[in-house]
Amino acid sequence: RKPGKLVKAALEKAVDKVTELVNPPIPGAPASEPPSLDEPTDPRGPLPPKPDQTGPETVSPTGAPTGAPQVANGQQGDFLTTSAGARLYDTDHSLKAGERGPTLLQDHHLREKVMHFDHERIPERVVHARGYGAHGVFVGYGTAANVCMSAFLGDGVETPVFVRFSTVLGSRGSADTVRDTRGFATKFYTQEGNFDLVGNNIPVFFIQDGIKFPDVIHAGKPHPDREIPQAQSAHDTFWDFVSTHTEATHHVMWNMSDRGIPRSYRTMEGFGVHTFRLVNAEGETALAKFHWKPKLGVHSLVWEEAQMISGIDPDFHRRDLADAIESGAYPQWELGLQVLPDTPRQTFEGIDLLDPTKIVPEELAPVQPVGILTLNRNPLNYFAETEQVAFHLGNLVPGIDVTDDPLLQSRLFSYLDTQLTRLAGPNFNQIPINRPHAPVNDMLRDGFHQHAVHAGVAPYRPNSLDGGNPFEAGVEERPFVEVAQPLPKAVKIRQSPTSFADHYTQPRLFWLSLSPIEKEHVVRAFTFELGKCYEQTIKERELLVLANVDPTLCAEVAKGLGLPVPAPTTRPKKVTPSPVLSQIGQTWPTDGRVIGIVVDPADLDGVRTVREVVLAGGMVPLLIAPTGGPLTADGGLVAQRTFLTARSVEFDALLLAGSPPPGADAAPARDAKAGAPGDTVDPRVILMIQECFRHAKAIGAWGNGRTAIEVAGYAAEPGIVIDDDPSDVLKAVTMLLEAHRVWERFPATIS
Ligand code: HDE
Repeated sequence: RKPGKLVKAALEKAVDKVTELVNPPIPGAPASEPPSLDEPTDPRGPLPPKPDQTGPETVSPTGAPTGAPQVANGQQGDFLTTSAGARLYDTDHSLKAGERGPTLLQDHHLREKVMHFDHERIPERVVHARGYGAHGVFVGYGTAANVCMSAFLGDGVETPVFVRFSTVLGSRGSADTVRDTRGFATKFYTQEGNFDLVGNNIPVFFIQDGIKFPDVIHAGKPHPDREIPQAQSAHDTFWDFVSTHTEATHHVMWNMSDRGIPRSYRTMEGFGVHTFRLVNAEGETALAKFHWKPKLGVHSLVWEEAQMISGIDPDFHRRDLADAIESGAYPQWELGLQVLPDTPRQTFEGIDLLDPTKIVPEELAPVQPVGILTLNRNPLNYFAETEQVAFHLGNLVPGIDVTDDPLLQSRLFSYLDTQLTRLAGPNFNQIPINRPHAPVNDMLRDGFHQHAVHAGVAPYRPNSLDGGNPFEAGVEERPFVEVAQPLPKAVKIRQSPTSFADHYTQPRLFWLSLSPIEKEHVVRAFTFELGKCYEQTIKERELLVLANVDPTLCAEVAKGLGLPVPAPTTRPKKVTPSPVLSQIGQTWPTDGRVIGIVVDPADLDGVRTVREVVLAGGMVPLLIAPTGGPLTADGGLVAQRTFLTARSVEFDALLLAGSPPPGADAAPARDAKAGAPGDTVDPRVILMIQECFRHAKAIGAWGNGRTAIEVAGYAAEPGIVIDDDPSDVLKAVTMLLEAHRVWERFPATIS
């Protein structure tokens, strides 16, 4: 029954009374009106005018404008509302029975706000949890047409892409620069549907059959009892696994090389790892391996630097990528194909193409460029895009098909399955970042988080009620058609082919292809990682693996571990080194490289000149001074780092500015920062120099800047540039940077 008029009036009076008791009117305060929906007022009084935050119109993942304004720099709309759209007048106080009273269950806004917050996290990826993404565009060269019919590889065809880079082992909050494999996953939103190339920065994998994936990951992840170590392979379970699974040796060699600690995502190669099958317009097939070649070259950190960065800037790689894109230094990779004949045996020059622990040396099958990828837009929202993106190598387009590589085949199951837990249901392809740009007309219905409002009554085929729609595509409509691959006469069996049994030849090929300094890094990495293991038998077992790869490698690691050198159990096969596997010996563009400049207030002209030339060269200057703030009265030069916040690992090269040395013309009095003769050089500057020196970075100084280098004792060493002209110093340092590091400083002791 509805309350009668009198009862209602009495109730309203009682409520007013209680309200008055709870919120007594403030003497002298103007009587307040309840906020009206017609003329909204903020109960806190007038707020300062809002800056114009409206950015360009949002674009749907299909590229079409959604009509909703995109907020470039803040939140949308004028009024805070509930998720159901009701305007809110207060979000800072819960609804209570009096100021000091209990909170009321009735408070929908409180419950909704906390409930939503409680569920903000979703399960992190079981592997590759830590990642960073960017949008970009891929432009085909048209050079693949004779082997692949995919439309996105056509000449000049532009395809939007989203790329996510990742580490494998660490949790979402772990450091970027740990020694690990990196994921390099690309979603091409092609006109023919999404094509996902879900690769790594290492061209081979630990295992040959996907059934072993849970094992290798359990071994690499932290120990289950204490959950340590985080994001590391330097522990017993990892080495226990890989020393008992010698098929992992090739991947481990790459991990222990400089490839395991990239300088930047921008300086990493990418590989599709597996062999794929390509189909051209005539229906002819070829086998192929995908490669991403970075325009900036392949560069790495040194191990001590990587470890320091893990503490000093755990976000080093994501910051580097985001900064580069924001500043317009868009990173680029060329997509290339190694095209191999599709023979019944599916081998090439004796290499089993279905074995994901093997590469095909580029000298035997050159990588042919087929298009270029440019990353040019940072995500607007990490969670919405980078976290929710779901890759799947079953997302194929006409022209590209899978092979029977047993690792690849298991992945076809895993990447769909894992999203059911991670993205909580089967409709993850409706999440904006995953939506294809090609029209979607599936007959998948309902399920958790269904966003589509499907019309029609007949989501089945054939039907006569919805006009028979949708229809199956005929050949001329370019459907995706699996290659009708003939199968060999076979029996069901749990066994690998004997061609998978050679686990040492290619690790040896990799080792012998490296330069002496790179070999030394590999030795040190093995010695470090095994040195972190507690179990003697594990170290000994791995030494036996190394003995089968190469006697020098094994002897050097054994020496470092203080253990005897075991005799090999296999006879090494003859290999021809593949020089392209080495990262050293060429020069590369220096775009986006960071130049630390220790400022001398007595020589701001020199600093200004050098800074401008660094910027003009597409590099990033970082001005370092004893304290923060403007360096010039007009604010034109500002200290970006202080001696407290700067650390050498942030820059690729270091410059020390200095006023002209005593005796030079018009030498002004000097307020030394980097140290003038007779001054005490700040120990933090010396530390910067020492670290840059140890990490084989180029160091330059002009004028009195040389004093700090002299105090550090490096003036006569390779890769140290001292000159009176700041521009000449920068020119020489840039040339050194083109080769990435000054390796001559530390001649290798092994050949
Ligand atoms: Fe993955 N892998 N993987 N993987 N993988 C995942 O999928 C898996 C393998 C790779 O940025 C998961 O959506 C199995 C090889 C990348 O979102 C999961 C096997 C290569 C990423 C999964 C492999 C990769 C993943 C976790 C052995 C290089 C990150 C979350 C059969 C060619 C993608 C997810 C991203 C992610 C399973 C082996 C690359 C669990 C079972 C080989 C780059 O589905």
